[in-house]
Amino acid sequence: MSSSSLTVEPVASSLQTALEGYVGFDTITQQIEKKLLKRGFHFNVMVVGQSGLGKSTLVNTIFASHLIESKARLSADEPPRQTTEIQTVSHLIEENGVRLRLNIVDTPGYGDQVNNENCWEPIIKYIKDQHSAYLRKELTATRDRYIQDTRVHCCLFFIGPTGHALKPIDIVVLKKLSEVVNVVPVIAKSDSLTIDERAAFKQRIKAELVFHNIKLYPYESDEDDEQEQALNESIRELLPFAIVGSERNVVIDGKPVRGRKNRYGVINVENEEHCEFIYLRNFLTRTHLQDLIETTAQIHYEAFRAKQLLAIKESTQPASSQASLGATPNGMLPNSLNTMVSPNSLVSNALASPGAASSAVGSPAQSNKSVPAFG
Ligand SMILES: Nc1nc2c(ncn2[C@@H]2O[C@H](COP(=O)(O)OP(=O)(O)O)[C@@H](O)[C@H]2O)c(=O)[nH]1
Ligand SMILES: [Mg+2]
Repeated sequence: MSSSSLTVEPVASSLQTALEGYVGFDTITQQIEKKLLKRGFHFNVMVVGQSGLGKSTLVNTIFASHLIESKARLSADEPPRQTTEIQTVSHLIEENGVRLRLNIVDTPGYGDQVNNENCWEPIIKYIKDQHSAYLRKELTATRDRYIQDTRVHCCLFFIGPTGHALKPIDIVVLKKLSEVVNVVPVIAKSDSLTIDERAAFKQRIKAELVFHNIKLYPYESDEDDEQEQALNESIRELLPFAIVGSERNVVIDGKPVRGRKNRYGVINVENEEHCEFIYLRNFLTRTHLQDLIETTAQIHYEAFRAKQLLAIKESTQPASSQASLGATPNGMLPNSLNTMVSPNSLVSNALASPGAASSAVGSPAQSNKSVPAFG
């Protein structure tokens, strides 16, 4: 064989060929849709904020059903909770044949103490535990075709309508949360502020977020097209959403609407002149539901995963070969993991203490979205 016959001609990759008849692969979108519809969707949303700020009410208002109970203290002789509890409820809701498994993670007791030091710890731990459980399922030899997703896709953070500034605890918790989950801040019970007070409060919160370098969802991404970028920009402008929630209907112009009636008039929750509830609902359910789920997997989980795998890798390397760690091509599983992380205890140890992984990992591998700094 002559050497010339070995030369490989480069394959032209950008030819576009017109079909002479109908082949039918355009149905792939319907095929995917059918499969996805059969499986259904999971959305895990967490609410964080002091008792009585209207967390339960808002969730019930967004999904137009009674999904969670109010857990706030209703009388003075009920003892306040000593720690932040984590409580989850799961509902299957359906709209036009689309089934959504909605898991709501409530955090009663958060911020209710006189000394609120570390009251966020159970919340951060819960979020990391879900990542850890997912990673563990991914790493088992016979992994499920479809792993149940309990990772928190969205954290609604309730800011009290003080009209002043963020509380120091809010800043600390927002910072910590934004490193591990998509945080969406809302000004709770915004009906207690005048329009001017609301606007000024919003601007002050925005300035504080910038000052403390707290980066919130939606993150900037060069994968987004112009339209998506414009939409995300308008959302960033709106944050935090000034909302009002209500589980009751009031009658306006002969029609029942979700609203609140007080001595001075009626607030229609769905009227954008009254509050920004409708923007929040559209954002959560109609425009960003899928992206919240995807960003959780591609940014927050990915960062967690990379950190954990590196920690495992480092702990399985003999001291002498630690120096050559950098030589492993990025993205490849370390040898210790290819052999299916044989010392099971090692994996569980590393995964059991998500905070223990000390090695800092840069930006996540699979996405070029710009992300908050992961500590
Ligand atoms: N004025 C006003 N009251 C609200 C609003 N949302 C909820 N509430 C009321 O605040 C109280 C506590 O609400 P709840 O949802 O149980 O608060 P949670 O403890 O944060 O879950 C209830 O009496 C609600 O009716 C709101 O947007 N505006
Ligand atoms: Mg509640």
